[in-house]
Amino acid sequence: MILSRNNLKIALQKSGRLSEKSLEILQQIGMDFDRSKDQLFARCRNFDLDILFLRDDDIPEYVQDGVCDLGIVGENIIKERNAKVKIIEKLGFGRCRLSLAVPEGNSIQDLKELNGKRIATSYTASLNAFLKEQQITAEVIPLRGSVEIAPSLNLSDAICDLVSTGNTLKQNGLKEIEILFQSEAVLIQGENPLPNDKGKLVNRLILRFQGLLQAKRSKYILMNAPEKALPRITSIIPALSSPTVLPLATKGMIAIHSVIEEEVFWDVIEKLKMAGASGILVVPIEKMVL
Ligand code: PRT
Ligand code: ZN
Repeated sequence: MILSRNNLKIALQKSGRLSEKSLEILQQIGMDFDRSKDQLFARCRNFDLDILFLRDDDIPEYVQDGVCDLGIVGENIIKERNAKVKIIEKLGFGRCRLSLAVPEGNSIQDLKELNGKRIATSYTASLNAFLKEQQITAEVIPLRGSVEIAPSLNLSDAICDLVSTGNTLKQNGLKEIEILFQSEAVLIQGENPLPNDKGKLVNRLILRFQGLLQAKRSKYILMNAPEKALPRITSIIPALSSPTVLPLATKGMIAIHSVIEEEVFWDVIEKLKMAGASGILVVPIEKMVL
């Protein structure tokens, strides 16, 4: 099998922290493909799409240069590579932050105290940009991996690395003193215009991503309430559109159906109960197209 010139191409991480979730998302938007280990690309059976499996560091450039039309990669890599790509959607996984950390017992508390110190990192571009912005002069020690052990080997006084749970820092006796930026996996697209047919195909695929993500962010809510509570309840639900209202067999009672955002979920439920709602049911939504 060879890559098709007419098919869309999406770049995913070959093997690593983002791989499984990236594949899962493609399956959730209906892409049907087989993936065997060590395969460099896979072809979808039901969409004109080829999936390329790459090292995450290469994904922004592949998309920027138009070798791939779309990609899924951490924002941290896009920033580090200074890639010219459009971020279409944040995907809600692979969350982490790029942070500065120093040994626990170290007196360094404040950023300014990093002046004249050595900082080990594999994020040299991001760190240099940050130091410049903060007007700090420090020596940046580039390391490929295992950055967290640099201070104990006396290679550096501080480190700048990705953190998610913070366990690695703790295990190595380091404390976080500053966050440079937060990051998560994102769907990216090149900035150059595509030929018409490819552009249409990309938009179809993006619409599917958006339908899935919108559904993940939302819940379908059903409840019963006295009819007279309706105005108060509708003012509480930040609904997609006006809620569905159905009469119940019990006189004066109604059922109300609506969609709420996951983020405000608990807050809204408490308010609804206070407004007289009962039998509140909340169900997940599989896909949602606005
Ligand atoms: O082979 P390839 O180059 O494709 O993969 P890779 O080894 O460079 O990357 P990989 O798979 O480790 O990470 C891929 C992406 O996952 C990163 O670019 C980030 O966008 C995202 N991500 C999310 C993380 C982390 N969380 C993370 N915790 N990437 C790395 N880490 C490392 C960090 O460098 C540190 O060593 O995990 C350690 C800290 O983790 P905690 O949980 O102990 O804080
Ligand atoms: Zn990498």
